[in-house]
Amino acid sequence: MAKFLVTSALPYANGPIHFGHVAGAYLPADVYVRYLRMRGHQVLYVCGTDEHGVAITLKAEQEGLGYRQYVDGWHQEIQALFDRFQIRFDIFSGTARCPQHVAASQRFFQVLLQRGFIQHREDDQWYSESMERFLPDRYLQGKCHECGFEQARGDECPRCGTWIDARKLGNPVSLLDGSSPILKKTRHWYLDLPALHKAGLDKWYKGADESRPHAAWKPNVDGHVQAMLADLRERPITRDLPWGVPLPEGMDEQGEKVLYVWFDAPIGYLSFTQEWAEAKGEPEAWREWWQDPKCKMVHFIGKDNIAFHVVLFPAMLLGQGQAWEDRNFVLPWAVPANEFYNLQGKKFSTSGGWYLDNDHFFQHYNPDAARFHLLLTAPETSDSEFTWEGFQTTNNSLLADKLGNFSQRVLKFCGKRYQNQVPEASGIHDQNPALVQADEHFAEVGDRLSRHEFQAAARALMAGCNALNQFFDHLAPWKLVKSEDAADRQSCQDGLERCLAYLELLSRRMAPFCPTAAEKLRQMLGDIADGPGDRWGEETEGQPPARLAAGAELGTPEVLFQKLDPKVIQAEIDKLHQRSETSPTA
Ligand code: B3M
Ligand code: ZN
Repeated sequence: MAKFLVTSALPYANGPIHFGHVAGAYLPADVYVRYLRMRGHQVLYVCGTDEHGVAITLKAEQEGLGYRQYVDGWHQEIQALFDRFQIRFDIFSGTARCPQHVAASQRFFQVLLQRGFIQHREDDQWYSESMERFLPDRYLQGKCHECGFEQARGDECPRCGTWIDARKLGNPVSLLDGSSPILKKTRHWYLDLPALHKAGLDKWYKGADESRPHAAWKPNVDGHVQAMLADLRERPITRDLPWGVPLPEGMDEQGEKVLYVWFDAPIGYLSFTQEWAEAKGEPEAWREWWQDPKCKMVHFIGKDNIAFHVVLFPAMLLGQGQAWEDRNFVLPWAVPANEFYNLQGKKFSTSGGWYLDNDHFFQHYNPDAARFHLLLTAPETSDSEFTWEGFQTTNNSLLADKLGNFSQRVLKFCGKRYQNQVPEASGIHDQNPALVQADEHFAEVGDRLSRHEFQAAARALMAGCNALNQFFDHLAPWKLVKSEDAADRQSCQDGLERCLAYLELLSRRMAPFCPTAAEKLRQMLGDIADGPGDRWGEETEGQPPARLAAGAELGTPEVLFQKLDPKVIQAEIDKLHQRSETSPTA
């Protein structure tokens, strides 16, 4: 049994979460967590909203709302979408609402300062003469010095993911009034990343550190990080903003500066864990996750967050040394970063009307089908997209036809022919090639999930269902059952017993992907699914399920996945186009 601390990127509390985010950083994490728990591992899954920084202040100001009021609204809205997707965190907090967050962030800062990893100095910063104020990161737009994208932000490039040094932004303009800023001197605090690199980040990244013994990074992560490590610099970690975590007491006489949002946000993973520990009445319990070298920390993120999770945050953790009660922090064990997920060939865009209406979606479609489809098309190695046609195919041809239909056929048959009980079996089909294949596919599901290969895991689950359907079709029980020959009738009983046993296995293998349908299937299976459905059964992975007790009572078959009418799907596509044509930024 191992211990896993799993996090998903903290969504900015400045807009709706869309399916693209869900497919990238939340759903895979939730599936992973469910899987690990079924295998008996100890898991803590932490998330919350990112509520500081210019991404927030800029939009709250545009809407004329107080910062706190503004983030509160989005915090709730975002949480509601996660609920609908059945994404279940152990804690979902927020950087402006977590009572432990300010103290934790300030302590990080202070320790780094004391240990010589933060320097205080005067430097140039963009300043708006028209507004008489400094313009931190996202208040600016200009050309990315890496890829040439013209609408790069002052902190990161949305196209290539580069962590931008705002002073190197080409032709910057202020997003507040469109004016061109000038460079002016100001004092800020800088995190000495080159020093932290030498102090252990390098060793950890290369996998030579015991906290991360496997050196393999996903290629998309490695490519990005190598480039960054080759040109590592000091980075300003303070900002001139009225909203955020203030600098520690006495450090900022004018009281104008706050910590950079990318400094405080990842500390949220820790402060939320502290909040979770406090809530269960064991305030020190966070240490069991953050300071136990055996705990594996896994960050699920989108590709634009790679630099922050593979360079900045590990550097900050490492730079704490043993200042927190003589114990080191764990460093990330894996960072399964995903690429982008689009919608029908274009980027999701709320203002451009190119999105799925979440309320509408969940009123009309099955959340489990959405989960499964998003996993099957997850942007693991390259950008991918949601299409309505694809969703229909997943729902109709895979979930309804392969999975749902198989369970219906088997259960109905047993209901009609065997008094809704498990028939007596003698092992005739134990070596059947289709069943041996099913064993392999179902074993692959767990193997892929352990490696964060969700698409392949979902495909393996479907391949297992295919094999079961083949077995059933080939068996043709509707003929055997009527045969004059007793051997045929025995073969029929044996075949159905196997189908039922595999359905029980399937209900557990599908559970991380489709938790509601899995539960429903277990109810349909009656007595044979009486035991805990929350066990993976890794000890028998790859082996055929054990023989069922004859005579066990089955439940009532139900439809697991309703088919979608192609006309309904076409109407959704039409609606999407109409909305985008009439929206303000179309
Ligand atoms: N809020 C960026 C984003 O939503 C940021 C993630 C923080 S994770 C510590 O893309
Ligand atoms: Zn760029």
